[in-house]
Amino acid sequence: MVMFKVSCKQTSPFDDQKPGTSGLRKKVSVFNQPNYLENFVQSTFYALSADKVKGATLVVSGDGRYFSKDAIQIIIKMAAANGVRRVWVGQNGLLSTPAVSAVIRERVGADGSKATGGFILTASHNPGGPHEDFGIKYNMENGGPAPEAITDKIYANTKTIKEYFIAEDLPDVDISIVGLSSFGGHEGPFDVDVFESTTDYVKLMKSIFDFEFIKKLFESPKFTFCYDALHGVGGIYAQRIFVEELGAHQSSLINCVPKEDFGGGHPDPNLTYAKELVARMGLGKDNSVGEPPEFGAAADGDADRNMILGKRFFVTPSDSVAIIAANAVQSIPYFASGLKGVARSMPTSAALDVVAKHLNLKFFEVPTGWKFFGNLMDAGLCSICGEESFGTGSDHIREKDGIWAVLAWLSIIAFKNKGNLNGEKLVSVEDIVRQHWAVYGRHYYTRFDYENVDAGAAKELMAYLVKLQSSLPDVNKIIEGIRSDVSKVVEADEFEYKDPVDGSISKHQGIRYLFEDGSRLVFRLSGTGSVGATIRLYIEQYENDSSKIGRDSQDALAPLVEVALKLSKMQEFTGRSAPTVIT
Ligand code: G16
Repeated sequence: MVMFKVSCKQTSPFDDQKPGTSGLRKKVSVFNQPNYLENFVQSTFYALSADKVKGATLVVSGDGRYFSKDAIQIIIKMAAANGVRRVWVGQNGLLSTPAVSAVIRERVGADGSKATGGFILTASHNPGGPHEDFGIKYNMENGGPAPEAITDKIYANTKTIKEYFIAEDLPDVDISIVGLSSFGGHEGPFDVDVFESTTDYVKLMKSIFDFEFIKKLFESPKFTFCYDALHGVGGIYAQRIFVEELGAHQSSLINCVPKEDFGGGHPDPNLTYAKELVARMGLGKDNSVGEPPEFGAAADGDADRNMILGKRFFVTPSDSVAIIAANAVQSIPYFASGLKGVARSMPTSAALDVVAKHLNLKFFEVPTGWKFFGNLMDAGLCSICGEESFGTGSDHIREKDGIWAVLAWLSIIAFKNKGNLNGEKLVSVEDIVRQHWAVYGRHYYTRFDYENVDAGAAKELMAYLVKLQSSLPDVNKIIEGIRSDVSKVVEADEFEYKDPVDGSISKHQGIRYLFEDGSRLVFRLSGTGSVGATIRLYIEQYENDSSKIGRDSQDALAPLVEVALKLSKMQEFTGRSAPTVIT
């Protein structure tokens, strides 16, 4: 057996290692600095209780982006030196974020071992490559992202760190081959177990959905499908589930080979970046693409996000989670006995609130960040949750889950077409959404992103909006001067959340302007960017008059958009006349 020695390396702190909305995300050149990754990993080990490190089993994998392979070898050597008993690595270092969560929660090693947490190596929807982003975050024993109590400790440790431990002489492990490598260290044996990346996740999906039922949909000549993994890790799960298990045609998968640089693209499943899928679905400018498929979906780099499209039709993520919640009990076996409750992030539209009210379900509004759903789920208070940022999921794991969302929609489409698979016309995605609006009303919704804005200017804009909130009469006077056809602001605040389970309080979670007619304007700074600041502006308007639910979304929202931009002095503060991305 190969033996290894532990070295204690001297280091000094970096001042920019504060985890954001979901872990630490920086340019590869930043992570490549000597000791940068090592400091963060050691700071994480120090933030965990000893039993979660010494003798523990940790998962280490990610979306396969550039720098992952180097990072995995470094983390393995540091885990060995810190007394970890074994590290589980998905083949080629690949595991989607939801699959890591599933592996932590469900996988049992050949010797009966269970993981107590893991490092996920991803910058999610941010681009990858030598000049782009890398990221790392730690997930806990429940399979969910570390809560703020832990990320705060990690950050505090990064500011005082003086040394880290590493087994420098441990040979690199070949992570392209499934199998066990065993080593001997001063504290006993250390194993690296490389396993097939899709098996555990596929098993979990089969326990949630009725694959045989969904298969019938794929057998219908009327049903056509397209899935775009944007060259992220989702491709390997799409191949296994949609093609091999459910019988989708191979040609229905696009960009499903994971690439370190995502093919040079931006692996963010929205109408701007998922260009190829958007064109295929008949939503692009080019009308010569032929008949679009009935159903299309895309994932981000680490396959936790999803975008749902029908033929020439976009489903907003806020509507998507509401529709899944409204149909889950009838369509998805996992929910057959009912939903425990539902939850959404604050900026997500209130479409889910209306469903919760109709179905008499517990409902929660949490800050942006999937970690906030975890406590609710662990306490048995929430079954389905979602975010406007293309995240949807359930309590089967503690991360949002892109493939799960597609399977949920496939289940709903199959259910709505029960007995109709050979009929004249399928009940389409658009039909399902319009039927939903007819029952629950429609939340017109859009989000404007101003990416890479000067950080100082972004802070000033936010400070201005907070100050403005101190006098609602003044706010309403300004609004009246901009548009007289927009209703009045009746409440304005900075969103603050008290976790109903552990009582922890999260402040400054976005600035809200709430209107008399249920409309909302929300301003937030993104916590996932790696350069400058990203301002997000969320605009929402509720309509339950059935004669007005079919309008073009841009037209319906135009007055509120005008108010939002002028009220916030967006152009004055940022120098931008238009957002970078509109979703
Ligand atoms: C992460 C979080 C999400 C959040 C999103 C956007 O997603 O897990 O909860 O909604 O970031 O956050 P922000 O608006 O701060 O940029 P992901 O897919 O990037 O891991």
